[in-house]
This record gives sequence, structure tokens and C-alpha cells, in this order.
Amino acid sequence: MITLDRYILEGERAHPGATGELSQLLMRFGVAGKRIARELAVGGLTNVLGAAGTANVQGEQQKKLDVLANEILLETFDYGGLVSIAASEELEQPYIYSRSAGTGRYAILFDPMDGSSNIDVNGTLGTIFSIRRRLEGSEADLLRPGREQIAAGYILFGPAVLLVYTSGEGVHLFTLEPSIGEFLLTLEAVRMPRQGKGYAVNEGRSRGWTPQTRAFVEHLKEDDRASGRPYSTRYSGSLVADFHRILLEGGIYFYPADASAGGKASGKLRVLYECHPLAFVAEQA
Ligand code: FBP
Repeated sequence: MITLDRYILEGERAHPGATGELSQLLMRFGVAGKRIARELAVGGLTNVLGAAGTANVQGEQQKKLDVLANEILLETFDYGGLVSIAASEELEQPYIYSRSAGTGRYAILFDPMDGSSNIDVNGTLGTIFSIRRRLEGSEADLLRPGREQIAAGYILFGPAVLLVYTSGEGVHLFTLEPSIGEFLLTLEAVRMPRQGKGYAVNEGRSRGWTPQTRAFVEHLKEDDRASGRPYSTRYSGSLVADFHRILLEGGIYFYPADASAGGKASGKLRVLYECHPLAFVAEQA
């Protein structure tokens, strides 16, 4: 049984200069993941399903669990002086950790509850996270190229609760063993297959796509066994769930610009806490 903590601490020994702080941060995302998993598991019994009655900076209606998961994550890093600043999909402004604003050596970014439309229907959900170094101790530390991430990953809330992360040395997958409350190593140095059989896109929005995007989807549907087509549609409503399938089976997920009325003319996904972290994981895999 290789727990997340053991795996991270043993990995740290390969870095003589390591302070252990990054290890602590990664382990804390594990703790936050367990707390959020608990809230999801009893959500229907504790009245945390449904709308919160507020909207986030993207104008999307927040769910109670969006807000609760956000609070759990902010709280999880509010001690030990590790983190100076955080950005969350559910917050308009960066969150400054007052007690470690000047000293915390890290900035964290997260999407507390990805796949919100799945919350009330018991669908698969996820938390996406990204860790960066503190540079100036201001918002500028958050608005940096994805290449400067030092670790990233996600927690997947499905039939099993999984934690997947990279700190630049491959991608590792852990499964929560509920009876002991520990994430246990399941797959080390995960490699994404070169080609998959599935594609994930909201085709209901295809009228708003560019002709090129539509042509690409038609291309995926053509019957050509030699190139592994036709692909099958695999769209769950949760980027993390679709990404995880692609990590293990290959395939493609995309959220193109949608010029139709009510559509997302410049796309939907957030670069800081959805695209950057998952791109780091995909590249490391
Ligand atoms: P949230 O982080 O607010 O959930 O938004 C992202 C997301 O839910 C992705 O997980 C999902 O793939 C996509 O948006 C679904 O969008 P749509 O309902 O427009 O297809």
C-alpha cells in the first residue's frame, strides 16, 4: 500500500534541496479532495444540492457545492504559511492569505467543482488544481504562462474518487480507499495512448461553430478503419471526466468557439484553472 503521502515524500528524497513545502501542498489537495468527496457523497441528505442563488465572475449560476468546495479549498491552505495567494473559478478577485501574504512561497489556482451541471444528477465531477511559485506576491503571480506551473492535477469524483497529479516527473494516479481514508497509488507514470476512439464535444452547439470545426467533427465520423474512424461520441458534461478517459484511452476533447445566440463566442474553458493544469498533465503523459 503506497499512500499518496508516502509516494510524495519518497519522491522528495530524490531532490536533496527540497524544502518539503511542495510535498505538503500536494498532500493537502488530497485532504481537500477527501472532504469534498464526503460532501458529495451525502449531498442529497445534507441539503447541499441545488443552486446557491449567486453567480460567478463568468455570469454562471453557482451551485451550493461550487461554493462549499471553494470554501473547503481556501480553508485547506489557510495555515502553515505556505501559500500567499489563490485564484478560484468561484472568486472574482484573487484570495490573499493575510497571514502568509508576504511569506508564502506558493500561489495556487483551482476550479473547485468542474462539471457543475452534473452536480444535481449525481454525475461525475472534479476539482482541478495548479501550483506555481510566488514571484511578486501579487495577482501577477497568477497571470503567468502555463509552463511556469510546478505541479498540477485533478481529483475525480466518480464511482471511485481518484487523484491524478504531475510535478513535472510523469503523471501518477491514486485511488481513495474509503475504509482507511487514504489515496493509494494505482498507476505510476501514466502514458496517454497515441490514438483513441472517442471525441468529446457539445455537438448541440454545432450551429455556432466555424465550418472548419464542423468539418473536423464530420471527419471523425467518416468510416475509415485504417485511421481508426469513425470515432464515438463520449461527452459527459464534465471536462475532468472526459479528460480522464482520454488520459487512459486516448481521444480528443474540445470546446470550440460558439457564435450562435447565447453561445460562448470566445470558448468557455478558463485558461488558468482548467486549460493550464490539464495541459501540463497531458504533456507529462
Ligand atoms: P464548470 O467548471 O463551470 O463546470 O465549466 C466547465 C464545464 O462544465 C466542463 O466541465 C464541461 O466539459 C463543459 O463546461 C460543459 O459545458 P456545456 O454544458 O456548454 O457543454
